[in-house]
Amino acid sequence: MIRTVPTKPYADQKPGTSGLRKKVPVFQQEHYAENFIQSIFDALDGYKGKTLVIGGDGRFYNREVIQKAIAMAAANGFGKVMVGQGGILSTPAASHVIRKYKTFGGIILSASHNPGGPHEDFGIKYNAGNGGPAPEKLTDAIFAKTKAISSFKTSDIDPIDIDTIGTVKAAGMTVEIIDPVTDYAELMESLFDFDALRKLFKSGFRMRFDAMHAVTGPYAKEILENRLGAPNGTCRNFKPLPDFGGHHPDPNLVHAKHLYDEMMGPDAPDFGAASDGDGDRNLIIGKGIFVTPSDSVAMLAANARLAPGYKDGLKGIARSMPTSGAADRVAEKLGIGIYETPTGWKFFGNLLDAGMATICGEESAGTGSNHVREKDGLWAVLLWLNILAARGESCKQVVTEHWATYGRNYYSRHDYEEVESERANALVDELRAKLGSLPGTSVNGLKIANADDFAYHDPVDGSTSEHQGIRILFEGGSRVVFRLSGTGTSGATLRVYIERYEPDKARHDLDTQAALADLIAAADDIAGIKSHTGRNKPSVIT
Ligand code: VG1
Ligand code: CO
Repeated sequence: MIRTVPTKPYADQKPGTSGLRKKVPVFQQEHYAENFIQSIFDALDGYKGKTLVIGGDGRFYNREVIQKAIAMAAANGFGKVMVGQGGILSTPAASHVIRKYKTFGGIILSASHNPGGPHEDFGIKYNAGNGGPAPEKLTDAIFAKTKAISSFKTSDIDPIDIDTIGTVKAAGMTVEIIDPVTDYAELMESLFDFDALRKLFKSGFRMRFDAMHAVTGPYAKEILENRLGAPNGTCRNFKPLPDFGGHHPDPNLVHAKHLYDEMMGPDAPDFGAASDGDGDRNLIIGKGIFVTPSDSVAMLAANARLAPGYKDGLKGIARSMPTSGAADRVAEKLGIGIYETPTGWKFFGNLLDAGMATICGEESAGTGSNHVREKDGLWAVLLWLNILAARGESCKQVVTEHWATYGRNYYSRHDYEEVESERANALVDELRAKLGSLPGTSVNGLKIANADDFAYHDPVDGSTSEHQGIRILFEGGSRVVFRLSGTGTSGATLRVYIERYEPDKARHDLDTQAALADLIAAADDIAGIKSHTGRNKPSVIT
């Protein structure tokens, strides 16, 4: 039943910020998915007889690759696989299943917020036994294996019925099809005050959750409507579709504009939220107020003690470097550690495992805690709800009070998508070359205090990760950060992150883009964004 199949390496299987992402037709090339899966196994040690979790976000090609992964896991000697029913497991739910059942690791099939469909994106990532994304050391080892692979192992088994919960045997391996929602819902129930949330909804609190036809639909339906009694209709677009209904499952102000418009409208519900393709991101919009993800991390951390799961306080906060400094002020006030990591959740794992951080967050709408080792969209939504219930205040009140206490970090990210790679690389190379000469000079009336290429020294394992984003730091604490995306699948995406701290309460209700206008202009002066990219405005502003 077990076969060794000769294959040839593909040169382009380098995992990015979060796994390997390519267009579906790339993944459909002969042995492309098999090569990558075998390379994952080849980079691991000691999994014989152990359990592997397999699931995905339900996008186009998910079911096919799940069958391949099962057949290959059996041939490679895993003792058991646990597969989400219908091939579904959100990223945080997969992380939880790995941890709860102490499995060896897991394979998650997702390209997250990228669009899905026959000509759109697909992805594969590996999570280790702690439930977190493979650290850089492992993704480097996987990449090395993909370049040298000459064969893979698979087994000739009939396709597994992944839609029926239960246990079967395949080529000597146990295949357990599990309910993807139950374990996760129980975990949420253990962290948050579900009684208080039930009361909140009973009192007439209105909420809108948009699952964007991605993986969180079944989770949100079960938790918000079934367990917490939110009215039917609270969850929208809750049926996972292979093409996400033709939209980008990216919960930002462009792709979830309908939600934003509703929340700013005259009959807005009290609270609005959305999640992304694989359920690890969150968009939070209160009635009449959008909560910038960087602010959300800070506000959740500042109020976390109000939820039962965090009643003893936090050990520390970690944020990715481009994320605003709002969380730093909270950590300072709480007297706990603050850690600044490169972009991507894989860098938080060590801090969480070592008990140095409890809450982590990224400006890209990712927030999470030590309950799993991934960012977690619904977790953030439930923590927000728990805080609102405990404080008896609106989202807008919580936000404005936070600013009054800590000051406001005006923050925006400008993305230039699908720029020709050579042009984007030229911009970065030029910028890097002049970093040393920038400090002390002024641009657009702003004096540059420092400029560097961010390097991270992991305090737990001592590893170093270089070239993680170019920072231009101005006198007074404002800054602009430039980096290229590691999740795109065509051309290059330039991300420009802009931040200004405003302590003055009288200046907390400015329009964000207006409050950052001089920094935005300075960013263009310094990096030549318009001339390099040939664009006169960003594709997405968040
Ligand atoms: C983006 C975000 C980053 C996030 C990553 C994965 O990466 O900026 O913060 O961790 O996506 O998120 P990049 O390299 O494109 O900037 V998910 O929800 O797409 O897995
Ligand atoms: Co995601």
